[in-house]
Amino acid sequence: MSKPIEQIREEALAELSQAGDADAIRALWVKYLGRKGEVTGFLRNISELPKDQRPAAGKRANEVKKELESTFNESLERLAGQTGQYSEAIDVSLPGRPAPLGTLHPITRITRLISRVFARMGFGIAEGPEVESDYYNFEALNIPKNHPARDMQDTFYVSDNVVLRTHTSPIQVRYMEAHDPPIRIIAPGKVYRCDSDLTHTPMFHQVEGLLVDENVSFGDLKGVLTAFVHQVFDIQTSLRFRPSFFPFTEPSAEVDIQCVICRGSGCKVCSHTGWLEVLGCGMVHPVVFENVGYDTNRYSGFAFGMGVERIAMLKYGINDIRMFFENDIRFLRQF
Ligand code: 2U9
Repeated sequence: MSKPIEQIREEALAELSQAGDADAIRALWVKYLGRKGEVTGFLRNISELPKDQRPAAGKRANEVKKELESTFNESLERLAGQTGQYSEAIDVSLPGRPAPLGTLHPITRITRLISRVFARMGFGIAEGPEVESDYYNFEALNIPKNHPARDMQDTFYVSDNVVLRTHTSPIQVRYMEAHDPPIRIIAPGKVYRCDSDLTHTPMFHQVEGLLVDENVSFGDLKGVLTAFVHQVFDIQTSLRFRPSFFPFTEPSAEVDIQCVICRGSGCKVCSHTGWLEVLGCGMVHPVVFENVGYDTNRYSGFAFGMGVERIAMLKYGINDIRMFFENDIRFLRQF
């Protein structure tokens, strides 16, 4: 049989009183309480004692084991507290640590700016589902079955007749079904197209707009969009309307603004044309009005659409659309 348990205890406590640092205390832990330690060895050899002494010896050895564990632990904690590594104490007089503040994502900021500008001209906001039926995304908008926009390469199909919306126009079809003219709404939201490069991402944000009333003319459209451009960019910015084609508007146009970088003299950003395309627009096609049951003899209207990322890139001078989606806080903090 090894040393008596009381002797082991006394030696352990004596050695502990001499231990000057955490390493020394950890070494004592191994020496006395480790797998091959003296207390552990004593407990293992209890069967060698006479039968009648075993229960008392076992009980006492377990008491010593617990006592040494807690004494070693207390010494370790005291030492750590002194060296500042660890302390249970909390200094309640210290000022709290402020949580880092986030910022609004640039796409949120620009969407809100666009919405604010149209709100001042009396436009309300409408929203709708991102997973749409073929009818609302294409058919109702005069986009026929064989139109290239429906191509599997551009559209994410969920099933034969269900798609991820490729534009926010279906919101406006749904709105017209539910409301009679006059209407004046913008439709902001995420849209999805199977496309990815420097200027395209599979998901991006659009704001579209729709105004329907009696006697609405292309002149009204020009006035609203000119006011929009002057408020989002600046009042000096010239714009031009270029004839274009969309199935849901007739006549249709694309709107260019004077290059925000070179102010029209020609640079790399505007491919030396002096102009930058910012949005598309037109008078709502009569077939679209017929699809929602509006009287085409009484009502006319205009619609427009823009990519929020594109407006943000022009306004903030960003040349890679993927920056918006990388969540690099060094980028996001700049806005
Ligand atoms: C209804 C009727 C007509 C919305 C319009 C455009 C022109 C347009 C593009 C701009 C850049 C999409 O994000 S983009 O790729 N949009 O050029 N959008 S007219 O016309 C509508 C909408 C709803 C009921």
